[in-house]
Amino acid sequence: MSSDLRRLVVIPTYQEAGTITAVLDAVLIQAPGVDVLVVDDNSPDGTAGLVRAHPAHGAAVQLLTRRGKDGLGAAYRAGFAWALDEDYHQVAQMDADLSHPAERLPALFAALEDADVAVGSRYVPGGAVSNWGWHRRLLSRGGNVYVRAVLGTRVRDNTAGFKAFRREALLAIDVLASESSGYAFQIENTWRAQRRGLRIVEVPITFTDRTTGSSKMSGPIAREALGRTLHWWLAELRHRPPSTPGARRDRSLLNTR
Ligand SMILES: Nc1nc2c(ncn2[C@@H]2O[C@H](COP(=O)(O)OP(=O)(O)OP(=O)(O)O)[C@@H](O)[C@H]2O)c(=O)[nH]1
Ligand SMILES: [Mg+2]
Repeated sequence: MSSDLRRLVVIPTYQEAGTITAVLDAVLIQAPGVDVLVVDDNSPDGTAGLVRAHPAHGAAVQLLTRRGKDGLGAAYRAGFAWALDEDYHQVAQMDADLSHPAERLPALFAALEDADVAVGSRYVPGGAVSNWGWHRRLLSRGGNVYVRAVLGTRVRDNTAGFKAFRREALLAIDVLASESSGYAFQIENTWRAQRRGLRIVEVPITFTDRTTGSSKMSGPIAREALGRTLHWWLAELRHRPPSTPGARRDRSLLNTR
């Protein structure tokens, strides 16, 4: 992947000692020239130590450590703030559990040539989910039906955690002022991008369920996603101009695909 653009992948970690080294290796091999920032919330399993021990640490791989577990959203805000501070042109986000295919990073970054936000999507033609049980599939599909119905988003994978943003997109959506702690963070940024009329493109990926470590998905995190989605819809209703045809016209101007 040759380019003058400076590209960064932000990877939040909590208790990912079983996979972090393999993820770093995969990113560096599959997306040469890209830098990586791991944001670790002081994982007791020594994840940060493994990052420091990686041969690329201090060069292509950087580590940001935080005091303790403070949620996915806060970790990403810290990572994106660092990326903006360091003047990266394009910033991707990715999980540390080998669920996201590093080999699709070049496609995600390439999609930013014609888009502001690229979403690694399970739910467009060519996208897939591997190894998930029926209950996780149902939760994810149901969550997307809910978000699309409530917020009227045209993006198919609203809960995707594998995405890339132009620097200008991160600034336009004011990502550092996002509110969500958990999963809702993914929905929030895609929603903010659509509301600001940014160009969003979905790039098909295959998502593979984690085989080691443990999921941080929980009842409160799912409830936050449901509740905040409703809250954003209500806020949108309150701020929408009174005439419905006008509102329709505004929506049609959004340049998403
Ligand atoms: N720094 C930090 N990272 C977190 C936190 N919660 C989750 N993560 C990381 O965010 C990524 C996504 O979390 P997962 O537990 O894989 O969530 P998930 O993908 O919904 O759950 P599974 O599908 O079961 O893997 C992983 O890299 C986690 O280590 C947190 O509080 N702080
Ligand atoms: Mg995961």
